[in-house]
Amino acid sequence: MRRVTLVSQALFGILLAAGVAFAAPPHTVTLAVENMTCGTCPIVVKKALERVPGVSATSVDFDKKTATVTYDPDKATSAKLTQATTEAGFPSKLVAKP
Ligand SMILES: [Cu+2]
Repeated sequence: MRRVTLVSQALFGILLAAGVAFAAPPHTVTLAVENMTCGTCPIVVKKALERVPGVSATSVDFDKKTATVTYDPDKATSAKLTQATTEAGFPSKLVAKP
């Protein structure tokens, strides 16, 4: 019993250290997206971005032709985001970091 407790405390400590000490805060970037011509395009762009590992939130603005993406900088980069939309047929580039 005592041993189980020690092991679980050690695991908890590791998880805590990993979560608190090593996780970088999420980044949010805005991409200018080309080729969005109809109401379905933003859905395709959103799906493409959500498929990138590390992406936690995506909103696509059809009128402004932008996508705002929140991601874990340990897992994704803005280059991976623009690559993902480009491969889906919608070339994009980084415009702003709000
Ligand atoms: Cu479309």
